[in-house]
Amino acid sequence: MDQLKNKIAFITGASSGIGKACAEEFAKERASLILTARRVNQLTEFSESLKKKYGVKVLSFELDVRNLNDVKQSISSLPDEWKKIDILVNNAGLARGLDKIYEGKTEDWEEMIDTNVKGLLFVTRQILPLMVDRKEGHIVNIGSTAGHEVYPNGNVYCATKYAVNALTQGIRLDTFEKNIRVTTVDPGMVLTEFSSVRFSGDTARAAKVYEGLKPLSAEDISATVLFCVTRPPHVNISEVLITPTQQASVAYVHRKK
Ligand code: NDP
Ligand code: 8X3
Repeated sequence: MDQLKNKIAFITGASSGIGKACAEEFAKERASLILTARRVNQLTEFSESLKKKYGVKVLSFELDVRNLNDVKQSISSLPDEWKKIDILVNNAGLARGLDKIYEGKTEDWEEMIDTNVKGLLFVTRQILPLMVDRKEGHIVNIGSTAGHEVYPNGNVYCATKYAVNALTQGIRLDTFEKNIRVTTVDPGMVLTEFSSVRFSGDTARAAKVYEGLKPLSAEDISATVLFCVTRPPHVNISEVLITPTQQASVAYVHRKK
C-alpha cells in the first residue's frame, strides 16, 4: 500500500514499543522515516531491517529529547530534502515509579517532566516552524488515559500526560490557521517496555500490571495513528482515547482469574 508515499515522518522513541510499531506501520505505507531514540544500536538495526523489508528511505540517529542543544543541532542540520517533515509523532516518553507523592523521588519527577513535557516541546519547537512555513503538517502526540484521569500513585506521570493534552490543544489553537493538523492518541494499557521501565527492570512486577487482561498491543496504537494521519486533508482527528476492552477507565480493570 502507498498511503504515505512521498511523505516524511519523524518519530521520537522509535527504538521500542509504540514508536517502533508506528515506524513499521508507516514503512508499510512507503513513508520516508526519520527515526530517533537514545539506544542507537537497536535503532540502527531496526532501520536497516525496515529499509530491506519495505525498500523505504530511513534516516536514524541518536537523540535524547531532553537535550535541547542536541535537538536543535540534529534537526537544523537535516539535509534539505529531509526537512520537509509531513508527520511528527511525539512518542518518546516514560513513567518512573509508582509512589505516593510524599514518598516520590524527585529525580523520577524530573526525568518524567523533562522527557514527556519538555522533550515534546523541544522537538515540536524545532519541527513546527518548518511545517508552518509550508502550511502543511501533522503532529501526533502520544498522550495517555493518564492525561484524562489521575490514579493513585500516578501523580507526576499523570500530570505530564495532562500537560501533553493541554499542549495538544495549545498547538492546535496556535497553528490551525496555518493548516496544521494536531492529534493526541491516548492509550490505556499497552504491552511494551513501559512497565519494566517504570519499575526499573523489575519484569516480574511489570508482568503483574497486565495479569488476567488482554492489553493493547503497540500495533493497536500504530494502526490508530496511521488512521489519523491518512484522513483527507480537511479532516483533523483531535483526540482518540483507546483502551483494552477489559479496561473501562484507568482504575476499572476487569481481570480474569
Ligand atoms: P517503551 O518503553 O516501549 O518505549 C518508549 C520509547 O521512548 C523508547 O523508544 C525509548 O527509547 C524512548 N525514550 C524514552 N526516553 C527518551 C528520551 N529521553 N529521549 C528519546 N527517547 C526516549 O514504551 P511505550 O512504547 O509504551 O511508550 C511510548 C509512549 O506511549 C510514551 O509516551 C508513553 O507514556 C505512552 N503510553 C504508553 C502506554 C502503555 O501502557 N505502554 C499507555 C499510554 C501512553 P530509548 O530508551 O532508546 O531512548
Ligand atoms: C500509560 C498507561 O495506566 O499506566 O500511560 O498510566 S497507565
